[in-house]
Amino acid sequence: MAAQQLTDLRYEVDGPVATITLDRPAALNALTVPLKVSLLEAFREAGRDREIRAVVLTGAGRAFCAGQDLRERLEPGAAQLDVEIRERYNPIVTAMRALPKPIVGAINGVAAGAGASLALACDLRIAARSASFALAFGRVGLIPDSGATWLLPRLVGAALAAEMALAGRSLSADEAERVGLVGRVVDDADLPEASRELAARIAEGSPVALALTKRALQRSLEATWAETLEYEAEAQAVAGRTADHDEGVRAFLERRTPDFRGE
Ligand code: T3D
Repeated sequence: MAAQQLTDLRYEVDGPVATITLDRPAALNALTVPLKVSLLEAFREAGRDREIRAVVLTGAGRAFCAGQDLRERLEPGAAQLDVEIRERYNPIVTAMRALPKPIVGAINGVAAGAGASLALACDLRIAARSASFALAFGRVGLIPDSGATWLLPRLVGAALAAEMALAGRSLSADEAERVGLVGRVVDDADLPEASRELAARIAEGSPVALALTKRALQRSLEATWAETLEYEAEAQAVAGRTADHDEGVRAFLERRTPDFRGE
């Protein structure tokens, strides 16, 4: 991907893993329009590139992302909030959920406001010990957006989500691990390596099975038991027809590591 297309964002590829780094550390990676445009483009690029099988989303410096750039909101010509949400934020979180490749959120510091929403929209999260999660919208007289009111109760439960949304409760990394919002907490210095390793391990899976699994997990949050069983059967039929399934079975019987090619 051409670097000049991206503003305040790094897109780096290492084998089957793309790392997207929000890169405005002086403003705690607060989201401006150019950064939001770049972020959407980066997820689209990860979707287009057949070699990419997993994505890491992280922030440069001491924060993951402090949400909407509040200075930009005061600029003349700033879009109406509903327009900004419909045309910039919602397409980003929708692209993240629709991306047929798992996204690991490497939460390296504070994730606030829409930055917390980005963290929630990842498929799984690993956090640095200094990380924290705060909806923060209430402090500026707004409501949680970018999918946070849908994702947070499903991830941490209705009661804690309400406390975070209504009472401004923030979660430390350790608390986030205890309530299951993050899978693991590591020392700050270990986060880049730990998140790369996690993404690389995911990327060893069959791409078709990964995409179908991501979809099935998402659907299960809205579906009935019967609908879920039916979707699992349909998706399994698709996965079962892939050459990767055949390869996986043969590799097991031949006691070797499978070589999944996404076919
Ligand atoms: O389009 C729309 O508006 C709709 C969408 C809204 C979604 C939202 O995200 S609303 C919520 C917006 N975010 C916030 O309210 C969080 C604001 N930031 C903070 O509360 C604090 O910065 C933190 C708790 C995240 C961290 O505090 P601290 O003490 O570690 O750092 P700091 O000193 O406050 O910030 C460091 C710098 O980053 C500072 O710049 P300076 O003074 O050194 O030049 C600060 O202004 C800047 N910064 C931090 N957050 C933002 C920001 N600049 C612009 N926008 C920010 N959100």
